[in-house]
Amino acid sequence: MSKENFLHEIRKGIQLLRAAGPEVTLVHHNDADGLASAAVLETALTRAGFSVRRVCIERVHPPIVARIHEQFPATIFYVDLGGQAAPVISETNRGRRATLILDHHHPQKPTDPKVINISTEFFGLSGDMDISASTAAYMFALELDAGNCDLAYAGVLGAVGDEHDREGRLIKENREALLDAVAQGQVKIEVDAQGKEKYLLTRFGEEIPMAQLAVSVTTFGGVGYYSGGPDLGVRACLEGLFAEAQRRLEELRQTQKRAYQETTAHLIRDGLRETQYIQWFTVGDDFSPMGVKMIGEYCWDIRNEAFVKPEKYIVGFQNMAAEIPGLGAFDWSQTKASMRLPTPLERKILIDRAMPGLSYLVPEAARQVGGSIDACHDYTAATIVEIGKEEALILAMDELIQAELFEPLRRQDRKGKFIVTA
Ligand SMILES: [Mn+2]
Repeated sequence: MSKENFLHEIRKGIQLLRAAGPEVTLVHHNDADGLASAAVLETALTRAGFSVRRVCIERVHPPIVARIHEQFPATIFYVDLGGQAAPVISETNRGRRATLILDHHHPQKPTDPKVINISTEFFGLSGDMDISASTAAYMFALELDAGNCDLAYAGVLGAVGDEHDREGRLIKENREALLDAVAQGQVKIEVDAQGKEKYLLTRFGEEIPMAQLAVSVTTFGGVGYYSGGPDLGVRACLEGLFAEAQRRLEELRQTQKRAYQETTAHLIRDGLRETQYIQWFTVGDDFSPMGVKMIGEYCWDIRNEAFVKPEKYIVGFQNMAAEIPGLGAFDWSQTKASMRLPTPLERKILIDRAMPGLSYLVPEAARQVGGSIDACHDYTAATIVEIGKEEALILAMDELIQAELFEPLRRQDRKGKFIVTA
C-alpha cells in the first residue's frame, strides 16, 4: 500500500503494453483532468514508438465499452475513468484485448486476467486530493522514460482541473509533479495573503493562471464534445491557448451562454416539475451539440437561483446524441440525468445528516428503472435511463427519500447513508 507498489504495478502494465503490440487505443474522460491525462499519455506513448488513437468519452456506458472492445484490434488503455467499471470492462473484453486502466476514482477489481486496473486507491493514494489521473499519467510516463519529465506541467493542470488544490495547495503526489514542473521553469507558485497557492503556467512565455486554463480545457471537452473540442483541449494542455483554440473557445462560450439563457428563461416562465422532495426538468435536445456533461454543469450553475427551491433535490435531464465521436452511431434512445443540491439542502445532507445523500439515492433508484450506475457522490450524481423513464426515476427517488425519513431511529454509518438521531 504505497507509491512504490503503485509504480511496481505501472511497470507491470508497461510490460503488458509492450508485449501486446504497437497499437494503443487511449480512452479518456472529457474534463480537464481526462484531457491532460490523454495529452501526457499520448505524448509519452508516441515517443516510446506506439501508435496511439484517442477516444474521448463522457461516461463509461456498457454499449460504448462494447463498441470500443469490438472496433479496435489494439491494446485498450483507459485513463481517468474505468476504475469503477473494471467488472463491466472485464465482462465485455472476455480475454480479447490487453486492457489497462489508470484511474483515481473508487475502483473495483477486474475479473478478466487480461484487464489490469492500476487505480491509485488500491495503493492507498487518495484520488480525492492527493493524485489526479493526470499526475498518475505523468508517473506512468516517467516509468516509460525518465525523459518524459518535461510533461510535469500537464500533470499539474489535471490536478488543478479536479480542484485538488481546493484547500489552498496541491499535496502528496500532485505536489511532486508540481515541484518537478517548478524545477524545470514550467510553473510558478504564487502565495496570496491567506496563504493560498496559485499556479501560473510559464511554459509558453506569458504567465497563464492554471485554474483558468483548466476551465477553458473543460469547455473544449464538454461544450465542444461533439465538434472536435477534445482534440483542441488535448492540444491546449500541451501548447497553451494557441490562436485557433482561443477563437474556438469564444464560440463555445457563446454556444453555452445561449443554451443556458434559453433554458433559464424557460424554467422561470414555466417552473420546474415538482414532487415532495425533488424539482426536475428536461432540456431534451436543446443543449445539442454540447456534451451531456453540460446538464450537470447547468444544474450546478442554477442551484442557488431564486427560481430554484432551496430545500429540494435538483434533477436535470439531457438526451444523449445517437452518435459518439470516433465510435459511430448508436441505436439508443437514452437520456442523462444529473443531480445537484441547493446549498441549504447540501448542508442538511453533508453536515446535519438529516436527509439522504445522492450516493445512496441515485444508484438505488436507477436500479429500479433499469438505469446505468456510475460514480456518485452525496452532493453530485448522475445516471442514464431510457427516454420515457424520467418520471419513474424521479418517483423512485422520492419514495426512497420518504422511506428513509420515516423509518424511525435508524443509525447507518455506511457511506452515503444518512444518520437520524433521536
Ligand atoms: Mn480525474
